[in-house]
Amino acid sequence: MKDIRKALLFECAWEVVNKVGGIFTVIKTKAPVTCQEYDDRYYMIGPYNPKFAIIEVEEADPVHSQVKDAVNSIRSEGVNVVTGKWLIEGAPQVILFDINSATPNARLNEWKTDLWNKANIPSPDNDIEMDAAIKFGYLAYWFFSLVSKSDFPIISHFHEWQTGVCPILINKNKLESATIFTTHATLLGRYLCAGDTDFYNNIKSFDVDAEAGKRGIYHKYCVERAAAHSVHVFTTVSNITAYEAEHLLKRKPDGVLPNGLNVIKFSATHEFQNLHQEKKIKINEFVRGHFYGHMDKSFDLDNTLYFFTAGRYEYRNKGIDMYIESLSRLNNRLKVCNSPITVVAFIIAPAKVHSYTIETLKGQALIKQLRDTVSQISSNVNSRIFENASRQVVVDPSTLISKQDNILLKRRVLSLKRDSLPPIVTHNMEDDSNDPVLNQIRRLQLFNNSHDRVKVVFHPQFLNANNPVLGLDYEDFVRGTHLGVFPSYYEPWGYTPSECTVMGVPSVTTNLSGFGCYMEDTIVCPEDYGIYIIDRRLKSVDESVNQLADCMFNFCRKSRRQRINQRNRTERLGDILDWKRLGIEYVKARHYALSRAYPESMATLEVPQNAHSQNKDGKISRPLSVPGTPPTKNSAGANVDSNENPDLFYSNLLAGLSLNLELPGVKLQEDEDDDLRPP
Ligand code: G6P
Ligand code: 1S3
Repeated sequence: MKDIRKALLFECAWEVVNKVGGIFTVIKTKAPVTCQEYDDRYYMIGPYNPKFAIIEVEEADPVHSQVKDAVNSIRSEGVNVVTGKWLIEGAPQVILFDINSATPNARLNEWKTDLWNKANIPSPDNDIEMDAAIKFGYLAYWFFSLVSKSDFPIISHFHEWQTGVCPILINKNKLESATIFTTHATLLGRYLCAGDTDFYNNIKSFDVDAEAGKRGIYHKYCVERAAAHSVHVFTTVSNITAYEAEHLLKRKPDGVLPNGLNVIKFSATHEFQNLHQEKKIKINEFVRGHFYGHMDKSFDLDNTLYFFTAGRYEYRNKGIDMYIESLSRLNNRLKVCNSPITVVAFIIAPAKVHSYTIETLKGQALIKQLRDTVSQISSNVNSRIFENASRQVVVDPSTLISKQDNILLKRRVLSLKRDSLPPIVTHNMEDDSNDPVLNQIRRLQLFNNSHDRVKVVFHPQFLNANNPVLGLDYEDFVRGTHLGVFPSYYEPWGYTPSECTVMGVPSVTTNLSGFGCYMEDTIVCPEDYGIYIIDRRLKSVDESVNQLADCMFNFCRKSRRQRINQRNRTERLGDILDWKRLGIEYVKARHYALSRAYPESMATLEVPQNAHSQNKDGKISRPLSVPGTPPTKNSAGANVDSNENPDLFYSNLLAGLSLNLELPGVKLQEDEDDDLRPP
């Protein structure tokens, strides 16, 4: 009988050392808690992408000789496998298979035939994504078939359909391993929502095979569905996606693993407020350049709020369409009530572009010239005052600015005149005339006129501190804004509002997003804490658009003091999104998988039945155990090898993830001066 407490954990995802989207955030931010739990018994497996691996992986042999032998055996047959530590917090071990090395390419057809024979899954020619998934799946299976011969029990956890071939093979070939498959979205759900299907009202009645066939994704759908049915434990990231998976993949998930973040708290609580101010000043600089010539009395940065939406350019799924429609209504309302507030609404979503537009670059250049000129004149004024004062002369203020300086300044001021409107989009788009965002803005005539209270900036590229325009990293940009707006229609979880929350930035989400539903289930009144949840389930589209416009309008009516208070409350919520709390769901899933795969070994373990309690309202309460001293240290303070003392480690683990971590409580008490209603 294998000793379950020595189990090795292998987590497979396409985005291990390979940044693509949200799953990368899951894998990367979860690494510290999983490493603390499994120590060197934790391995991440992914495809080798040299673009990231070369700079992010420190090459080294796997710690366990059985793992090392398995890798070397595969290498000896012509497969390039990179192993080492991923240089992120936690430094997890990684095993990266180069699916483009000689052997996987040569064996692709053999593997496709095998997949058909074993699982009846077709794989058409020339589908690069499917070929990659097959090559990765067979390489990973090859690896597991070698490692499973060792003395260690194995947990293999697979994320998303791209890694789905391997669990199918493990199941068909009856390989020994506790298996978990987590879907972060269903392929078919995403496709159906992106069209104009009334998805949620018809979810029970779709002819799934036919729908997948119509969209050319039948073969991938088969991988996803078969993977979900092949594992001991099938999970997803939210209740709403669990419901979707039950109907589209025909297996009800065994559990939900909500996405956490690695929350880092500043020791000075006001620090994040200072950062808001600091980063807002950077956004102000961009805005001055972008809107040069239009920054009159009615467009004053002290009365300007920054709203934004960001993410992959899924126009309907991510609710960009609803955001723009609501902005137009907000614009009208602010005009009608003569509001002094200007809203600059950013849309950050990468599209195909050529370069920055001349007008965008010109705006930033003009403002830079003006700033340089003003600095030069200030320095001249400085010298004049000093020269005179050192000769005991009090200078006449009217002579402080020389005639030449005055002329130069006037020229700079005149150059800020423009006869065109400030641009909407910062880049030249490849397909400007068919771009859905631009077309909607044209239809609604949100053209950045002086009389518009809502101005729109579409930045169709991800942000980066090295960009010549809006040169800020995404996180810094978010900190400088006032409100994130993410009215998604299809959003299994949605990291964007979650990231806003931990940075203390209020955000809007919907009750069709995993995050929104989670917050609704967890907090009595999310709105009090700066989490606004738009109803996209029971309301008509028009009503939801109005609700969003109302929400943004009310936000515009808050005083600065109220915004500051609200940011404090929002930031406090970060605790409930921490992996130190949410990671417990992963612990439970592994425990469940182990008890299904190794029932006899698990029967010998004495573990608490309920590692995660709920309070009487069914809302999340604190995990059970908060140890005073780190359980992974012995009394002398030395690290205890979990293999040496697995009993202690494992039972501590199940007693509420009592790792070397301080578990956050959720303190949602009122502030002293907490009235957040608009005046
Ligand atoms: C932070 C800073 C304050 C600043 C405020 C501006 O709280 O610590 O010094 O006044 O941000 O808030 P606002 O919502 O107007 O950007
Ligand atoms: C998916 O990425 P997406 O943006 O395509 O996985 C993410 C991580 O679980 C999740 O946050 C998101 O909602 C899903 O849609």
